[in-house]
Amino acid sequence: MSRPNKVVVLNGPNLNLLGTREPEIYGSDTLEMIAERCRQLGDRAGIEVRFLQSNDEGKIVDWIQEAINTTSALVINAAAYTHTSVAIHDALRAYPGFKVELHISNSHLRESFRHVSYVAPAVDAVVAGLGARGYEHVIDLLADWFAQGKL
Ligand code: CA2
Repeated sequence: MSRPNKVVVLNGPNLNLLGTREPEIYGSDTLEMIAERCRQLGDRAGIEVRFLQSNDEGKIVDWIQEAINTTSALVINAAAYTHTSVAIHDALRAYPGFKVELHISNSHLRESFRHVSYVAPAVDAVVAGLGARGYEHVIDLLADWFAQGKL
Protein backbone atom coordinates (compact mmCIF):
# COMPACT_ATOMS: atom_id res chain seq x y z
CA MET A 1 0.00 0.00 0.00
CA SER A 2 1.34 3.47 -0.85
CA ARG A 3 2.08 5.91 1.97
CA PRO A 4 -0.13 8.99 2.49
CA ASN A 5 1.01 12.07 0.57
CA LYS A 6 1.02 14.09 3.77
CA VAL A 7 3.79 15.73 5.79
CA VAL A 8 3.33 17.26 9.22
CA VAL A 9 5.54 20.08 10.51
CA LEU A 10 5.39 20.45 14.30
CA ASN A 11 6.61 23.52 16.15
CA GLY A 12 7.14 23.88 19.87
CA PRO A 13 6.96 26.62 22.49
CA ASN A 14 7.41 30.30 21.68
CA LEU A 15 7.84 29.72 17.94
CA ASN A 16 4.54 31.62 17.58
CA LEU A 17 6.64 34.68 18.52
CA LEU A 18 8.88 34.37 15.45
CA GLY A 19 9.27 37.65 13.62
CA THR A 20 8.50 39.74 16.70
CA ARG A 21 11.73 39.45 18.77
CA GLU A 22 15.35 38.33 18.49
CA PRO A 23 15.54 38.75 14.69
CA GLU A 24 19.35 38.50 14.94
CA ILE A 25 18.88 34.85 15.96
CA TYR A 26 15.62 33.80 14.33
CA GLY A 27 15.18 36.23 11.41
CA SER A 28 12.16 38.39 10.67
CA ASP A 29 9.74 35.91 9.10
CA THR A 30 6.67 34.97 11.12
CA LEU A 31 5.77 31.31 11.55
CA GLU A 32 2.71 31.88 9.36
CA MET A 33 4.92 33.21 6.52
CA ILE A 34 7.09 30.09 6.78
CA ALA A 35 4.02 27.86 6.95
CA GLU A 36 2.50 29.44 3.84
CA ARG A 37 5.70 28.94 1.82
CA CYS A 38 5.90 25.30 2.91
CA ARG A 39 2.23 24.69 2.01
CA GLN A 40 2.80 26.24 -1.42
CA LEU A 41 5.84 24.03 -2.03
CA GLY A 42 3.73 21.05 -1.00
CA ASP A 43 0.83 22.08 -3.28
CA ARG A 44 3.17 22.26 -6.27
CA ALA A 45 4.46 18.77 -5.51
CA GLY A 46 1.05 17.25 -4.73
CA ILE A 47 1.71 16.74 -1.04
CA GLU A 48 -0.30 18.15 1.82
CA VAL A 49 1.79 20.03 4.38
CA ARG A 50 0.12 20.40 7.78
CA PHE A 51 1.91 23.07 9.83
CA LEU A 52 1.18 23.15 13.57
CA GLN A 53 2.49 25.01 16.63
CA SER A 54 1.85 24.56 20.33
CA ASN A 55 3.32 25.69 23.62
CA ASP A 56 1.95 22.50 25.20
CA GLU A 57 4.22 19.43 25.36
CA GLY A 58 1.26 17.02 25.63
CA LYS A 59 -0.34 18.44 22.51
CA ILE A 60 2.86 17.88 20.55
CA VAL A 61 2.95 14.27 21.78
CA ASP A 62 -0.70 13.85 20.67
CA TRP A 63 0.11 15.27 17.22
CA ILE A 64 3.06 12.89 16.80
CA GLN A 65 0.79 9.95 17.68
CA GLU A 66 -1.92 11.16 15.27
CA ALA A 67 0.71 11.43 12.52
CA ILE A 68 1.66 7.74 12.86
CA ASN A 69 -1.07 6.46 10.55
CA THR A 70 -1.78 9.59 8.54
CA THR A 71 1.56 10.96 7.27
CA SER A 72 4.70 9.75 5.49
CA ALA A 73 7.10 12.23 7.04
CA LEU A 74 7.32 14.44 10.09
CA VAL A 75 9.42 17.55 10.63
CA ILE A 76 9.80 18.82 14.19
CA ASN A 77 11.20 21.98 15.69
CA ALA A 78 10.53 21.10 19.31
CA ALA A 79 12.11 24.43 20.38
CA ALA A 80 12.96 24.39 24.11
CA TYR A 81 11.41 20.90 24.51
CA THR A 82 14.27 19.65 22.33
CA HIS A 83 16.52 19.98 25.35
CA THR A 84 14.15 18.56 27.99
CA SER A 85 11.43 16.26 26.68
CA VAL A 86 11.63 12.50 27.16
CA ALA A 87 7.91 12.40 26.26
CA ILE A 88 8.54 13.84 22.80
CA HIS A 89 11.55 11.52 22.36
CA ASP A 90 9.40 8.48 23.18
CA ALA A 91 6.57 9.56 20.86
CA LEU A 92 9.04 10.13 18.01
CA ARG A 93 10.50 6.65 18.55
CA ALA A 94 7.01 5.27 17.85
CA TYR A 95 6.63 7.22 14.57
CA PRO A 96 7.49 4.90 11.66
CA GLY A 97 7.81 7.43 8.82
CA PHE A 98 10.79 9.62 7.90
CA LYS A 99 11.45 12.20 10.60
CA VAL A 100 13.57 15.32 10.67
CA GLU A 101 14.66 17.49 13.60
CA LEU A 102 14.86 21.11 12.52
CA HIS A 103 16.22 24.25 14.17
CA ILE A 104 16.38 27.75 12.81
CA SER A 105 19.57 28.51 14.71
CA ASN A 106 22.60 26.29 15.25
CA SER A 107 22.01 25.53 18.90
CA HIS A 108 25.56 24.13 19.24
CA LEU A 109 26.91 27.66 18.87
CA ARG A 110 24.71 28.86 21.73
CA GLU A 111 24.37 28.23 25.50
CA SER A 112 25.54 24.80 26.70
CA PHE A 113 22.01 23.79 27.78
CA ARG A 114 21.06 23.90 24.08
CA HIS A 115 23.80 21.44 23.12
CA VAL A 116 21.81 18.41 24.26
CA SER A 117 18.92 17.18 22.11
CA TYR A 118 16.45 14.53 23.25
CA VAL A 119 15.00 14.65 19.72
CA ALA A 120 18.17 13.86 17.73
CA PRO A 121 18.50 10.19 18.79
CA ALA A 122 14.88 9.56 17.74
CA VAL A 123 14.99 10.98 14.18
CA ASP A 124 16.54 10.20 10.80
CA ALA A 125 18.03 13.61 10.05
CA VAL A 126 18.88 16.93 11.69
CA VAL A 127 18.87 20.38 10.04
CA ALA A 128 20.05 23.41 12.02
CA GLY A 129 21.41 26.87 11.38
CA LEU A 130 19.85 27.53 7.95
CA GLY A 131 17.41 30.09 9.34
CA ALA A 132 13.74 29.94 8.40
CA ARG A 133 14.72 28.70 4.93
CA GLY A 134 15.62 25.37 6.54
CA TYR A 135 11.92 24.48 6.63
CA GLU A 136 11.55 25.05 2.88
CA HIS A 137 14.68 23.06 2.05
CA VAL A 138 13.37 20.09 4.02
CA ILE A 139 9.90 20.23 2.41
CA ASP A 140 11.49 20.55 -1.03
CA LEU A 141 13.59 17.44 -0.41
CA LEU A 142 10.66 15.46 0.99
CA ALA A 143 8.58 16.45 -2.07
CA ASP A 144 11.36 15.14 -4.36
CA TRP A 145 11.57 11.89 -2.44
CA PHE A 146 7.79 11.49 -2.52
CA ALA A 147 7.78 11.99 -6.33
CA GLN A 148 10.58 9.42 -6.65
CA GLY A 149 8.66 6.90 -4.53
CA LYS A 150 11.29 6.99 -1.81
CA LEU A 151 8.80 8.04 0.87
O1 CA2 B 1 16.77 27.47 16.65
C1 CA2 B 1 15.69 26.94 16.88
O2 CA2 B 1 14.87 26.70 16.00
C2 CA2 B 1 15.30 26.59 18.33
O3 CA2 B 1 14.55 25.38 18.31
C3 CA2 B 1 14.44 27.73 18.83
C4 CA2 B 1 14.04 27.59 20.29
C5 CA2 B 1 15.24 27.30 21.17
O4 CA2 B 1 14.81 27.01 22.49
C6 CA2 B 1 16.07 26.14 20.65
O5 CA2 B 1 17.22 26.01 21.48
C7 CA2 B 1 16.52 26.38 19.22
C8 CA2 B 1 13.37 28.86 20.80
C9 CA2 B 1 12.17 29.30 20.03
C10 CA2 B 1 11.68 30.61 20.57
O6 CA2 B 1 11.53 31.49 19.49
C11 CA2 B 1 11.38 32.83 19.74
C12 CA2 B 1 11.22 33.63 18.65
C13 CA2 B 1 11.08 34.98 18.81
C14 CA2 B 1 11.08 35.53 20.09
C15 CA2 B 1 11.24 34.72 21.18
C16 CA2 B 1 11.37 33.36 21.01
